[in-house]
Amino acid sequence: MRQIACAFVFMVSVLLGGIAAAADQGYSYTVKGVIKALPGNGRAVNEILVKHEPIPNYRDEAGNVVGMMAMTMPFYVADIKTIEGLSLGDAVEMVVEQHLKPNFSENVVSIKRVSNATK
Ligand SMILES: [Cu+2]
Repeated sequence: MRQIACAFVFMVSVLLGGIAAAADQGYSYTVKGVIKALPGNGRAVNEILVKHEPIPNYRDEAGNVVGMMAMTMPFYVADIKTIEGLSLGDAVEMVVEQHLKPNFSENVVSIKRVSNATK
């Protein structure tokens, strides 16, 4: 009986460890901006430079809502096919998915051209 209890405790801790190591549900942000650079010229194949509008609900690595001001910064797309056909100066709307665990990550999971973003 003692051995069974020990095995059970071990199994539960393995399961909990597995859950803790898995990606969290994360957050997603809809971000508007303008494409300032595309992959190439020293950028990674999935890296774009975007002048983006403020992201008021943006969270930091601790999960606190801190917001992000408007700025020009690199973004990484999850699938490079999603940026095929985009050009410099295109106004876009992106969905950025953010995970805090097990490692902090941010990826553009969708991007589309729009006509009314600020240039
Ligand atoms: Cu930014």
